[in-house]
Amino acid sequence: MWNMRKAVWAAGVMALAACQQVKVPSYDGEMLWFQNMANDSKTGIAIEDSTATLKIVREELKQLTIADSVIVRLAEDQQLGNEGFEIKAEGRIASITAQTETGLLYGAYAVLRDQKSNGKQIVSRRETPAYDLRMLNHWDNLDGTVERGYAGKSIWHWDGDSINEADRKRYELYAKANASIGINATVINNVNASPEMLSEDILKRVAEIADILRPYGIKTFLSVNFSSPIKLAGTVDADPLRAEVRSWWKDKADEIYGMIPDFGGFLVKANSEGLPGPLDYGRTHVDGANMLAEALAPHNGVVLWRAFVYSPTDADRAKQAYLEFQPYDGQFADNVIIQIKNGPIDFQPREPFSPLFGALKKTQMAAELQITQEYTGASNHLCYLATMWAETLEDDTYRDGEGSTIAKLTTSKAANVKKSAIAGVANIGDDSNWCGHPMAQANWYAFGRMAWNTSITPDSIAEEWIRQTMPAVPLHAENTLKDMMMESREAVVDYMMPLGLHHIFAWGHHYGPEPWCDIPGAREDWMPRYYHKADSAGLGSDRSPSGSNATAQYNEPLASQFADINTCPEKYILWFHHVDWNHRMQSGQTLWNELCLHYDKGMAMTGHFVASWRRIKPYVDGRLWSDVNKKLEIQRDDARWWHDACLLYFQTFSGEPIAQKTIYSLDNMMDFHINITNYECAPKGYRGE
Ligand code: BDP
Repeated sequence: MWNMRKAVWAAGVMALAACQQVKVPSYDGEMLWFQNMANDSKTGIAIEDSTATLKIVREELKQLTIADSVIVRLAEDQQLGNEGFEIKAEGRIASITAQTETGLLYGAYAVLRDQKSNGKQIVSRRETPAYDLRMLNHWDNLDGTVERGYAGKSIWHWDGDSINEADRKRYELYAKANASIGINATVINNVNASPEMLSEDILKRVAEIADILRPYGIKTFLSVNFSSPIKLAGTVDADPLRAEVRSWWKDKADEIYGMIPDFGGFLVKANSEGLPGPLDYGRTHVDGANMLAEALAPHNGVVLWRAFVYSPTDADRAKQAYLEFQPYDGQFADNVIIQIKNGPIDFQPREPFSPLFGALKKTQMAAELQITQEYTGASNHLCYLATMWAETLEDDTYRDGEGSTIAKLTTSKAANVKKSAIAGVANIGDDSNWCGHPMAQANWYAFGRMAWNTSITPDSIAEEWIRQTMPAVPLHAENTLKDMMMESREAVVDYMMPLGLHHIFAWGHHYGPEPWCDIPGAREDWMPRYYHKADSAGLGSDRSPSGSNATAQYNEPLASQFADINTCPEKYILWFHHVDWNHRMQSGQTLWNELCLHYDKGMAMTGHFVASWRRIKPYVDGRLWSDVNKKLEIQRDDARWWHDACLLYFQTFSGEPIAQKTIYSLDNMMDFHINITNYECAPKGYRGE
C-alpha cells in the first residue's frame, strides 16, 4: 500500500513537472481580485453615462466579454431599494436595472464576477444587500501607523495641500475594490482616535477622500475622541450634559456636513482602555451616545457606539460588555447602533458569541468582526476568516426563541432595526499587495461578500475569490486551494488555542505564545493565567455558576448547556469550565491527551498546507507562489512553536507525557491527499487515495 502510494506520488510529481510548462498569467498583487481582466471586449453597452458613477459603470463593463450587449438603466422598482439590482440574461443579451446609480454599479460588478466565477455566464437574478451599512473600520493613525496593521503603513496621508496623483489612483482602486464586493462605508481612522481628527485641516483632507469614494457608493465616517471639545475648543470638560459641550458637537457636525454632505457619522470608543467617555463625568453610555446622535440627526448621520469596554473591574472580563450595556436597552436614540465584537473578550481565534447580542432587545446592534489578523497570525499565517464569521452569524442567541441568529437580529429585516450595520476591522495598508499576505486579500473579499449576503457560504466565496485572483488554476487545484482555505481557521485554533483556550499570547504582541507570562505589577486580566487558569487539578476558566457565572448571561437553553460540563460544546469547554486533566472527552481521551492531539493536528495541518501549495505551483505566477510559500513555511514553524510552548508549559501542571498522533514523514503528507479529485496531471485512473 505504502509503496503503491509512493509510486503514485512520484508519478504525480513528474506529471506536475510537465504541467510546469503551462503558461500562467502574471500576477499583480495590487490588482487584488481583478487579475487579467479583458481589455478587448466587443460588448455593446447601452448606458446614459452622464454622471461620475455611470462613467465608472461603463468603464467597468468594457471588460465584459460574455455578452454581446448589455443594457444598463435606472427604473423604479421599490423592492430593490437604494442599492439592489436586477440582472436579466437571455442568451448573450443582458440587462442591469436598479433604482439608483449605486445599484447599477453593484449590478455591473456582479456580471463581471459571473464572467470569471459563475460558470462563465451571466445569471439572471435580483439582489439586495443584507445590511444597510457594510463598513470597514480602519485603525489608522494620523502619524501613518496602523494599530494592529500588518500590511505596511496607512494608505491615508495628511501632508501637502491636496491629495497627490499616486494617492488618488490608489484610493480609486481601493474604492473600486470595495464597491465590487458591496462595501459602502468606511471609517478611515483608528477607534483610539486623536482629537486632531476633527480639526479643520484634517477635515479638509477627509472631504477630499470622501469626494473620491462617493462615486463608488462609499460613505465616509470618522472615529471620534470623546474629549475632542476640550482639546480643540478648550471646554472645561466633555460632560455630555453640559450645554457648551453639546453645542460644540452640534457645530462640529454642521461644519463636517458643510464639507461632506453625505458624511456617514461617528464611531466611538469610550471609557475603554483608558480612553475618555461619559462615565468620567458620572454620566452613562446613553448620555454620551445620544448627545452625538442629536448632533448628527438633522443630517441623517449615525453613531456607532462600541460595546468593547475593557477597564479594570472586579467582574470577569468576559462579562463586562453585558454588565455595562444591558441595563440601558431601549434608551439609545434611533440613530445609535451599538457595535459589538463577535466574542465577549477580543477577537480570539475562537470565542463563543458575545451574550450581549442576545440581551439587547430594543437596541440596534452591529457585529464587529476583525479582518486584520491581530490574533490569528498577523500577515504571516493563512487563516481564511469567512468560516469564523459564518459561525458567528449563524450562532443562535435564542433572544426571541429558537432561530434568533446573530444574522437575523442584526440585518435589515430584523424588527426594531432602522439602519442595519456590520463592521470589519480592515487589513489594508500601503504594502503593494494591500494586505501583507496575498491570501489575506481573501478575507477583505469575504467580509464584503458576507456583508452583502449573509447566506453565501464561505466555500463559494473562496471559490469566487480564487477564480478571480488566480484565473489559470484548474478545477482540481482550485479544490486543493479551497480546502486549504476552508481548513485554515480550524488549524489556527488547533495549534494556538484549542478547546476554548484563549488569550495566552506573549506580552507585548499578539503573535506568539507565552502562557507562562508573569509581569510583576501588571493588571491580572492582562496575564494569560487569568484566562487559562492552569493548575495541578486541570485547565480552563470556570465561568459556570460555581465560578464567574458568565454562563448566566446567555439565554436558555444555552445558559444551562454552557454551565454543565457534560453538555458544554467541547470547542468551548475550557472557556466555560476548569476541567480536570483526566476528564473523559467525547473521543474517550483524557483532557490532557485531547489537548495534545489538537495541537498536534493543527501543526500537521500547516505541513499539509505547504505540501498542498506545491501542487498549485504550475498554475500561478512564480513570485506569487514563492511569496505564499515563504509565508506557509513561517506558519508551519510557528505552529511548532505554539505546540511546543503550550504543551511543555501545561505539562508542568498535568505531569503527563505529550501524546502525538502524527508521524511527520512523506507518507504522512501523502495521507493528506484525500482531497484531490480529478487530478488532471496525474496518471490516468488516479483519483487521490
Ligand atoms: C484590541 C486591540 C487594541 C484595540 C482594541 C479595540 O489589541 O489595539 O484598540 O482591541 O478594539 O483588540 O479597541
